[in-house]
Amino acid sequence: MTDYATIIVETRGRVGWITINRPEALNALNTQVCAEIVDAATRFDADEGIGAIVLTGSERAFAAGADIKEMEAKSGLDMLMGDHFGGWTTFAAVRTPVIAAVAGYALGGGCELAMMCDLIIAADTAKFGQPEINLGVMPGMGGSQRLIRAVGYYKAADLILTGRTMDAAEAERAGLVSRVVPAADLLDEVGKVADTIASKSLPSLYAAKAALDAAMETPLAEGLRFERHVFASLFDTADQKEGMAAFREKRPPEFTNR
Ligand code: CO8
Repeated sequence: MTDYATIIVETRGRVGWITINRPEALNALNTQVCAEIVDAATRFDADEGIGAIVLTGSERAFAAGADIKEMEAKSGLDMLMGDHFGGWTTFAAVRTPVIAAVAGYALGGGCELAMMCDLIIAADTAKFGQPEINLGVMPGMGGSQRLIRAVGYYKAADLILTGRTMDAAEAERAGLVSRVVPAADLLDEVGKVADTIASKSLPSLYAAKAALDAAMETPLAEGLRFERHVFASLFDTADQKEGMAAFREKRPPEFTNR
């Protein structure tokens, strides 16, 4: 699948860009958007020419949630059997670092999608929230789990139980976003961060992301053991020799991703 209808996909240098493009629904995540984002991210992930992926939306909305109109008539069995969640597991598991560039609404599934990314860089116009409680449901794409890990129990409970939104400044204070930038500069700033990440050695990026992911899921002792092993494994790469030689020789490293 490369003929996408709901996303725009482009490569800029070593960075793969995915722009959600459903303006008529504030980028609501229907089944097709999900399938297309997962497909594009998986293709970028398989490409050694790509060292970072950016996922973004429009100035008005990163994504205003899962598509309520698509979900409205479904039964519990439909939701279970439709495997609406399986694709996102694949997305969250891509090895390449993913940056969410968020302007406007990142609500419900939109907030949850941002939290599947490794960095969240927000425009000062960004609004985050889990408003599913207003619809008689609750977060279903990871919000009740990832939000707690990002902002702690009490802020997460406030957002999930009241359904209120928080602005970019509050989200940054709470630890949900990596950086806040002026809206007009969002894509330029994200592009610079993505270029910086993509200039690193790919094996070390994969290893570092895997270790960060492990920290979210494992007890400390297990995570530390995992870190020690992946750290050691990088000493079998040419890029480790190159990176350390370049430091000694006072020159920039030339990584070969080997
Ligand atoms: N789903 C479908 N359509 C939407 C959605 C959405 N989540 N959000 C906005 N739209 C549509 C509107 O219906 C409207 O379409 P139309 O013009 O045809 O009526 C268009 O986008 C523009 O929206 P508004 O006119 O409402 O724009 P406003 O600027 O007045 O308001 C808001 C913007 C505040 C963002 C408002 O649109 C809103 O509250 N949206 C819904 C936010 C929300 O509740 N999100 C959570 C959805 S549930 C969810 O995400 C569950 C995730 C887990 C499920 C996983 C299983 C797949």
